[in-house]
Amino acid sequence: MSYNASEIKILEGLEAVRLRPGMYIGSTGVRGLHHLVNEIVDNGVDEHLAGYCDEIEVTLEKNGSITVEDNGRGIPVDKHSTGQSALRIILTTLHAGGKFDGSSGRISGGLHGVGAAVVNALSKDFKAEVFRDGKKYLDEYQYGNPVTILKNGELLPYGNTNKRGTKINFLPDASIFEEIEFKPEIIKRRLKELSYLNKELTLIFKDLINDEEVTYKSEDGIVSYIEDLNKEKENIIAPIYLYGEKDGVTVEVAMQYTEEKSETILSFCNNINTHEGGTHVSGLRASLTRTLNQYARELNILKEKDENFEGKDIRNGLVAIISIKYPNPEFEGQTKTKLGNPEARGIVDEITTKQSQIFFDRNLDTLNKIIENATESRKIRKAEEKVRNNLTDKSTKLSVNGKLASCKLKNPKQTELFLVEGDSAGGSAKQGRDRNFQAILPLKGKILNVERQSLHKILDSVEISTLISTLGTSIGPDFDIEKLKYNKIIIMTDADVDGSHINTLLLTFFYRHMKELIDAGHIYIAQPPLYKVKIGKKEQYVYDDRDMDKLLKEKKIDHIQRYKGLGEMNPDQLWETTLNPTSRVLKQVRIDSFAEADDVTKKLMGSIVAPRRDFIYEKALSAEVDI
Ligand code: 0RA
Repeated sequence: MSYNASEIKILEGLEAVRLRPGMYIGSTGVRGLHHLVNEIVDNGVDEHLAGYCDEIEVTLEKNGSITVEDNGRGIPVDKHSTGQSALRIILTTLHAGGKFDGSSGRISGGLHGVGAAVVNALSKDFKAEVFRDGKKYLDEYQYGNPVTILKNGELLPYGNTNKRGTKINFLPDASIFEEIEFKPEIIKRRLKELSYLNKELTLIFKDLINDEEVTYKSEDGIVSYIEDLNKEKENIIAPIYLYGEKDGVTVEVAMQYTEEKSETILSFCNNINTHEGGTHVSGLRASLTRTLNQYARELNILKEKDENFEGKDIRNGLVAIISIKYPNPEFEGQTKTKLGNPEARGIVDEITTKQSQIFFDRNLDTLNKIIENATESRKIRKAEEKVRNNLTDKSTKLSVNGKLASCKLKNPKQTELFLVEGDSAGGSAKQGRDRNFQAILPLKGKILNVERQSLHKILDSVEISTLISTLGTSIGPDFDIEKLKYNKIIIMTDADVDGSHINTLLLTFFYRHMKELIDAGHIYIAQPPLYKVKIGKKEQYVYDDRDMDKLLKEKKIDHIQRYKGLGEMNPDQLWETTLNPTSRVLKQVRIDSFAEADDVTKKLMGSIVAPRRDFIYEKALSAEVDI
């Protein structure tokens, strides 16, 4: 085979992806693996947003590969100006993104918007079928290299069809990914979310391994999303829906007030969860604060002498989703999930202000309930501010706390803080650690359940105050991540139901009150081994039940010790298995889906007790840490 110059360049491009997959898909772990599915699905969603596709079907095939079929226009197959089939170019060129208008052309898009070529590069087998203009086409690859031979650069049809669309099947390359087993739950979660965000779109998931089929189609879009999020909460008003368009931007907002003491705003731009918020979110906040203060004045609920409500008074108990479709989004921030375009702020502010006024003018009851809620929230805030002023004195005393075994190094980039369950494990950890850079803070039993508590109650808890003063960041409006004294904060608990509960309590605390620490990747969960096995003379630690099952099938095992708790390990063992950075297993806590995280914390911590135990148990058994 002879290559012309452009072909050589193409192959080099995909080779770069294979050499540094992390740069294109974030990681080669479970997340990166599922990112491949999202990439292909997002192409179909783009076709939907362009007005040409209303159904996307994702199939987990028996052989473990994934098929994604959409009924869009079909990827163009005709010869491009370079003399090659457009399909071939799209599947082998980085950042082609599929459209040839100079921009990346993608409206939706995953983490990096990298497109099908990246999925191709990272797949052992990759097939693209296109149904277009009455004909069907097939282009096949292995490890990113074309198998199908073009005639004069042209891809010839192999038959007729009355279908339209694109069908892509791929099997990830096992030599690139840590594992290549797709998790139906992760795929379904995203499809469900996409159905809420695109109400005209039907998304079907077919799981041929577990023999399951689910269809996601949401009549009410983000309003249903809100209802889903709040289904187990006490709601003060029915969901409000606002919609508007301006300058090619569409803005949708759904919001509801609940009895919760916190605010939750999920935000999306072009179907991407903007975890870190951005200009669209500040536009929404500004609009709500101004609009509701104005109404409160007009209705004479705020008297002349009264000061305005603060934004947080107005957002207390708010659960909102904002989803905008924006032509050329720019993403910034730690995880590139913060919308940066300054114009988005004004457009969102204008649309939400206008639409909410139309709504409130017709729904004075709802308006009154919201203002009443803000009034109440302001009262609580004022009371808390008083308490906090007292506490500032208290916490200076607390900062000298006897339980913390601090480390020698003071450079917060180098240090680690272990939050350890119980005094006995804490003792072992203190002895086993490297005291240069590892600090240990033992926590007594169950820490306070923060989900239903107001800030001043939380600050009354000795365990929590100790934790806050140890971290150095303060809390609430005074929170400052720059003051964080440790780089890694590692939660270390027993691998049992209680341990899992403490994990969740701590995660809830971080999620509700120090979310920036999670966003910036500072929170970790230690994974102590579950077993020590002896095979002949060799001892080996095993960290999860799956590995144990595998080992039992593959090897003759002479002895198994099951660790019931950290306390059973002596300091040396604890160092070797759980503390030593070169041999331990840590899981970074990340928030994949805020909806999910919110739901999880609610389920575990909220006032409804029934689903709680089940969930803890389930979590305790699975090693899934992404919340
Ligand atoms: C480039 C141009 C056009 C559509 C697409 C790409 C396209 C890509 C994918 C990927 C998966 N499904 C897709 N569907 C369409 C526009 C083609 C035209 O103008 O007809």
